[in-house]
Amino acid sequence: MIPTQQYGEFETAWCPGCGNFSINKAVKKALSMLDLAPHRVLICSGIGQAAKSPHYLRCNCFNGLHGRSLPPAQGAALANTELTVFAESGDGCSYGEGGNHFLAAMRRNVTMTYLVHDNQIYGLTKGQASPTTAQGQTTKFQPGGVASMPFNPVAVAVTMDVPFVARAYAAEADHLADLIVQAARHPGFALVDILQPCVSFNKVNTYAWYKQRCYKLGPEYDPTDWASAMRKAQEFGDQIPIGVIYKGSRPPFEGRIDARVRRPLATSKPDLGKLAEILETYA
Ligand SMILES: Cc1ncc(C[n+]2csc(CCOP(=O)(O)OP(=O)(O)O)c2C)c(N)n1
Ligand code: SF4
Repeated sequence: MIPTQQYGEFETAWCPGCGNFSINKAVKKALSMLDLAPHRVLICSGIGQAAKSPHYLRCNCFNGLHGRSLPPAQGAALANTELTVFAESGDGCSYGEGGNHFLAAMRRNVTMTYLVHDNQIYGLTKGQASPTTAQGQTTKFQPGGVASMPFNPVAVAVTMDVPFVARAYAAEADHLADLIVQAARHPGFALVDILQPCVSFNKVNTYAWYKQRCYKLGPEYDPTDWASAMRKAQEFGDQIPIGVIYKGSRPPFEGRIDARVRRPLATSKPDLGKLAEILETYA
């Protein structure tokens, strides 16, 4: 097993007490459990406090635009089978600005893991409502309360038959690490929506609020049953289930790409003579 110290120790720009710290710890633990050396891991992110996560981890990192963590992650996963690929960003970045990329990635189903720090608020930009903020919740920017109903990423992922769908809670770092390991090992697109307290700007969804509500799904729950998964995905109120909500078997996208089936594109040797010939046809 790779020791967690291999992934480095870094100073962060996060507020003391932020849920991002335990997510970072869980990611390191999961990489170690997966026995992945830092050079075999790629984490793509967008913009926000959560999106800084791969800066605080020694591995390959691609930090793109707000809402754009998924396109480079899927491209890299297709091009290089030798990498284990993650995208990691906040709920605003993932379900707001990046919402359409999320939909496309669920349809496409490339093998990779999407870790969303879901603090139900825009943290970096100081507390505006995000797509997952509860209806009626007041913020500095929505003093009359949020008018729209919240987006339910887990239910949408189950609807789309995403092969691995989990909900986790940041303060349960060992449980989260175990879910990340399962997600990374499952063929196809995997979503882990991680409930994460933002101690500075979300005064509703606090550690105490989550602790009172989150409960772990037990062995009696069957995540392969789509209808039960839909019911569990809808449960978000006085009780919030955490664990593997859904496990499906939709075949991954890469199995339908001939070049990818033969070998990693990253290691293939282009035939420059053939390329010159092709370019000639456009001259
Ligand atoms: C195209 C674009 N729109 C808006 C912004 C401003 N912006 C930066 S971070 C952010 C929200 C971050 O919230 P979230 O993704 O939930 O992450 P958190 O900071 O809470 O971890 C916004 C709106 C931007 N950088 N680019
Ligand atoms: S603003 Fe919120 S999400 Fe950002 S670092 Fe501070 S506590 Fe964490």
